[in-house]
Amino acid sequence: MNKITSEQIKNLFTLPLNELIFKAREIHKKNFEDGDVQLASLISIKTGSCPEDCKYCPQSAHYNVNLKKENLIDVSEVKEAAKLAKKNGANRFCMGAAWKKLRDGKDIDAVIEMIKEVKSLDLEACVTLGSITKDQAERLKDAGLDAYNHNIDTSPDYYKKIITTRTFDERLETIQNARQAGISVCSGGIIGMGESWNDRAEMLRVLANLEPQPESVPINALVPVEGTPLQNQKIVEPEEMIIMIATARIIMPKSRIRLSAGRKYLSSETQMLCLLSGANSIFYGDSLLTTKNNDMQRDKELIKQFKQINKSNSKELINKYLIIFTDKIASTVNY
Ligand code: SAM
Ligand code: DTB
Ligand code: SF4
Repeated sequence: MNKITSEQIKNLFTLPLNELIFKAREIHKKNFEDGDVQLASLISIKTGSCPEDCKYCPQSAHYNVNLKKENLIDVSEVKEAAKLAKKNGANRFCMGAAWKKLRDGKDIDAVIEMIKEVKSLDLEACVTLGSITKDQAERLKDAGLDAYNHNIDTSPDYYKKIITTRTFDERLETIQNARQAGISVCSGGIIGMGESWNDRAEMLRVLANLEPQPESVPINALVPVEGTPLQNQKIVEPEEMIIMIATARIIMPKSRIRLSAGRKYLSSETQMLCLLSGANSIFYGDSLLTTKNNDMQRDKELIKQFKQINKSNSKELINKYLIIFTDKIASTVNY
């Protein structure tokens, strides 16, 4: 496959918003069943005291955040949470641990039990545990793991400004280890950390040029948490999220693009435009890992409405949502 260049991505970023959205919709419709939205629920299986210094993260031990820290929780707790997620309509269950890397011995053994419980409920199982080796990836795969979440977070350049306790290349290595074990890859990033549009283009370029492309791509908007170095970052503008989602959809046509953290700052109109632009997964449930998520009932209503509009494919309706944004686009993208 031809490599995707930063220039191509920047050309998409600067398209008039309506053109970008309709282009993304066209590609989306060719590659996915109409209106299918994956609901992924999250649980934190080990919370806080992480040795890494990711500037955005409330779970890093380097910052003073008001957070209830917790050791690895019991398998029975995971089972109950997964059952509830399933009952609420989730199709995927993702378990996150505030670890730099997965340790052999009791930690991996417990995670394997958790994966088996989730799989027995007929849910897709995903974990995000920090770095893993090839051997560990194989053991997780044997337990039935479907996906490994390991975000590249931002551009290779900007990465050094956000995290100093590991390198961007180490991140790619774990992604490769999961991939080689036959686990599907979930990798994306965060916007709103002070990065430029150039960094955003670089992040998408790296993701789109992974071979094969990641099956899932979470696009997170920073949740600025008090006590972290990024606590005073301003909330991302709605159109920034739409541009990222639509562009990701165009350059990664077969990946599930997930409208991820930060959704609580987006109006239902903005979320609707993200779905209409090709986002086909959301984090669903009361909470993300340590912060609050959107109301589940409202999410169900949003998706129901989205399915109707999507099916009708009414340009008029889509334009109605769009009209509030089109005037702003010229001032959004600056390099
Ligand atoms: N420790 C593991 C790791 O870093 O891969 C797994 C858990 S970590 C919390 C998973 C991802 O959550 C991070 O890679 C980051 O993209 C996202 N994340 C963490 N804090 C966030 C925040 N405040 N806003 C948005 N996304 C965040
Ligand atoms: C991802 O890309 N976003 C999720 C998931 N993968 C693990 C985590 C979002 C965390 C937001 C901040 C928090 O709740 O701690
Ligand atoms: Fe630790 Fe993951 Fe948070 Fe970084 S993002 S501090 S590795 S939990």
